Amino acid sequence: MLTFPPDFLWGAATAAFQIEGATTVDGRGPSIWDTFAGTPGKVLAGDTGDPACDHYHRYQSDVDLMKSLGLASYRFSVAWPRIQPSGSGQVEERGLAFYDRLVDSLLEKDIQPLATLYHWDLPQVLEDFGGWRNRDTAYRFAEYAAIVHERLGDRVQAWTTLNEPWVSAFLGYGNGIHAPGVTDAVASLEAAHHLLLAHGLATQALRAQAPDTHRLSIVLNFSTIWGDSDSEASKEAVRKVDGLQNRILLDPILGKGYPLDVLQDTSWLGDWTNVVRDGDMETIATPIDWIGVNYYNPTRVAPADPGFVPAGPHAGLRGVALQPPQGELTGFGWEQNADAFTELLVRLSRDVDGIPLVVTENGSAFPDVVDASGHVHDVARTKYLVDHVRAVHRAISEGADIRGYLAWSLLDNFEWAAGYSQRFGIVHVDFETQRRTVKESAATLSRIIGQNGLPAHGYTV
Ligand code: GBH
Repeated sequence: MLTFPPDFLWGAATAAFQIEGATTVDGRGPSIWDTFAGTPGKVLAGDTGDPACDHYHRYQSDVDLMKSLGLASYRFSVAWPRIQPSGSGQVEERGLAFYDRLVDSLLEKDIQPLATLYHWDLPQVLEDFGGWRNRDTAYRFAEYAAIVHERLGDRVQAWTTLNEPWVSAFLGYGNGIHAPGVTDAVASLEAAHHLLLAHGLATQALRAQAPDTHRLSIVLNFSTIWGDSDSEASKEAVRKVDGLQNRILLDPILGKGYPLDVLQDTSWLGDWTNVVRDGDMETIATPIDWIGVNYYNPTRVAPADPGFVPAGPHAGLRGVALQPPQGELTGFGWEQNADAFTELLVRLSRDVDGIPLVVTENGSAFPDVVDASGHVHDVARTKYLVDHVRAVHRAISEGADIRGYLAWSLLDNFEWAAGYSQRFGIVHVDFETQRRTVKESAATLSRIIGQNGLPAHGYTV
């Protein structure tokens, strides 16, 4: 048996735009994802945020489902356009009331809520003024964060400012595969800075409202970067991608500023650092209490001709060729590699210098079938889950300070540019009938939670 620490936090995660549906209900304003999904060619099959899982209307039965699985925690995000339909000023009471009800029903079932303030659904009105390219958006975000925290902070003990600002910046404004679909490397770096600033300002605002609590965080997506050989050139390729993927946002949050090698590697694009003003780096480094780690897969790289610019999201990357994934892939084509997860957690735990980590997302997409007896035997997803939970255990035994594991995702949902084509849920959702079916992976997680651990070998938990 591999046993986890006694207070290890187990749960599952979702995000507002991916599950709520009801995009025009109760005064919600449009977000950049409504606009993007409504633009032909941006999201697979023309899928949109409606109906998603209709969670906005079905939250109570979804909370009952979480309880039946034995989840101790649930990570959700608050939709900014439900709270401030135009991104600033007017506050929509019906939006706040929804999250109020959700939090109360979680607490009633003894499920700890972890609230994320931003999971990519920027109010469209703010995008019309430049979105994350505009410094002003950071100040608007801090105001919005304070409004939500003021309302829910008496009951929600764990807060995340931003989910994966790397994705917002580099997929939203860099390679443009996410909303708002801008393709401009300099803009993506400027957006990254404004997102970090937003995080720092919001952290200060929340801390001012609740000075004695220890509950503020940011969630970052990380990847383990592996080179194709032990050559110096290959190590250099790893360093570059690690900089532009992992360290570019983590280092400023830890108070180390932007990594010098990243500044050098991106300088040929132009001077994006002119958006950095006096005091910004101190604001960004406002202390936080924990860091959320989202991990899915490793990234393989190899050296290339010095002037070669690979297609992809990493702003400024040159002289590196991104390599195809190896071994068994998920239905999404991502490499499944649990060793990469252990390596990442051990390394991060060292880098963050005493700040506890929580795995806030980890999961895999595969096609599923509900069989004639109403079961979903998602063998591949279950294996991924078991392997990666074991990877967390291994990291802890190697000294990493990891406080929890939340599966992505509770429900099959709107998988961004892939629409409803990729199923990450541990619970199956029929998007026609909204019927939920517990998959084998959910039953497995449920047993892991029940035993606070799992056997060291095999896939029968
Ligand atoms: C998470 O992001 C999200 O937080 C969540 O909403 C989402 O549903 C879940 O993962 C599954 O996708 O280099 O352009 O080929 C995932 C982080 C980082 C994964 C970038 C895909 C490759 C994009 N993503 N990565 S690209």
